[in-house]
Amino acid sequence: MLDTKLRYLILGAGVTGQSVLRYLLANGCDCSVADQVPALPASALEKEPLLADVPFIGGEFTASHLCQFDCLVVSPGISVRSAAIASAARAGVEVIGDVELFARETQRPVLAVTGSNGKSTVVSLIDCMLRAAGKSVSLVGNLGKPCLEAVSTNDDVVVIELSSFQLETLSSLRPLAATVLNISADHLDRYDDLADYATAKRRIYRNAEHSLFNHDDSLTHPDHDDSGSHAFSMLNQSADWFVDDPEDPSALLSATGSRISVSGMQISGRHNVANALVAAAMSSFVINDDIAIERGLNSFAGLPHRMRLVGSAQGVKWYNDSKGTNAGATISAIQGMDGPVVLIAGGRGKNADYEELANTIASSCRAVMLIGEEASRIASVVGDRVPLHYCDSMSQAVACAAGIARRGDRVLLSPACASFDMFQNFEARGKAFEEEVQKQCA
Ligand code: UMA
Ligand code: ADP
Repeated sequence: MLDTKLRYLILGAGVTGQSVLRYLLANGCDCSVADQVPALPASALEKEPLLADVPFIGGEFTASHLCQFDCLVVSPGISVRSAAIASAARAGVEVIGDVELFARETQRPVLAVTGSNGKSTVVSLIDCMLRAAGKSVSLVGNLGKPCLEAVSTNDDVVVIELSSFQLETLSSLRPLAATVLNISADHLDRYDDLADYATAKRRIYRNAEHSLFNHDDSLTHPDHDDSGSHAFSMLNQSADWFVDDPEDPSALLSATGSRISVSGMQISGRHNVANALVAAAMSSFVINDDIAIERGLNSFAGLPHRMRLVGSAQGVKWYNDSKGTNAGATISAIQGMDGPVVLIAGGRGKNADYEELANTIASSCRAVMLIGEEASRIASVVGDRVPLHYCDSMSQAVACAAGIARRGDRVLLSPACASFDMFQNFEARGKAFEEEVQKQCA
């Protein structure tokens, strides 16, 4: 339950901070807001006028400021390892996130999903499957809608997408089922190394009634294997959930006899069969209805900016995978293409290792258009195995790709990097790409 006697400081005035503010004020709590910006932008005040009703601390966080409060509610984009927050925590100030507040409040069944890639697709698939069985669902978390927005609804199930950042400040969630889909290098600008990042991800299994892990990826395995652990696998048919033919899957199967065809799926690629497998397994913890699961699976048309066919002309197909923001995602996107690839990649790096991506590029790409701050780092790993072209803008990258692509090629925007050096977010980057593609295909 919420302790309404504490003095709360909300760190970050983005969508998370705004949802925390609404929740705390609605419960009569004393709260203030802090953000690195010197003053709140008009756009934030317009979106949440309540921001004007509470004290605001702008600029860099200092321990002396933070220690004046009992509890810090930290937004996921802010590292709890920063000196000021770490020092406040050592001084006894409680440090939590918005999902922790939600966890302390909710009594409803929660399905929780994390992983390096496929989270948004999996939670959306679970949503479709449960709805097909007549359940009402709150779909919240890293996908976009903060968790606390689910507090005031009466939906049957809460499906939460959790990032590693959100898991760091969470300890009270008791999910009906939790899964780590896969782990590949991401966010190494916030973690010491891959093991440190993976440990943050596996926090999702704490207190879960059922832990669903990826048999094929040891970093996802729970630290303690027990009767609540279940495995899914695209390779091993002795797992709890598996596929009929690992080479060319046509159905999702379970050890308890479920059979769900994937022939009617609208999303393509082997990685999406893996996503469907997890979604079916997670949904089965709530519903016992393979027909609804298959219907829900077939109804899902995919999310924008993920492997979307956005243009076709002169035998060349153009795909927007702007959400491919780490090397693992871009590798699976390239592998999912049914022809030679002209790749557009680059952006803001996250201290990633591009060795495996470079090997995939060398074996499957005709050329790479490099954009953004990370262009030369990617180029140095790919070397002279594939022609590389430096481009200053999305329009230049698209025009250059159009000049290189031949009939039967696929031009793929899958940057393996964050977008913030050139765009506001991955959606804006994908939109810029689609606009340029329309001009080429007109
Ligand atoms: N800020 C600081 N100091 C910092 C960093 C940020 O003061 O060091 C301030 C900014 O000035 C801004 C506010 O914090 O005013 C933004 O907070 P935030 O970065 O936590 O972003 P929110 O708007 O609250 O959105 C967050 C998630 N963002 C991040 O994790 C970076 C959103 O995930 C999520 O959809 C939303 O909560 C609802 O849960 C986005 C994301 O990029 C999509 N996630 C990462 C990913 O998917 O790889 C983890
Ligand atoms: P997330 O929410 O984890 O970022 P999304 O579902 O938005 O994941 O997909 C982002 C990108 O990750 C996709 O566009 C695709 O390139 C890649 N991807 C999706 N699912 C998987 C998977 N299971 N394994 C590897 N890569 C994947």
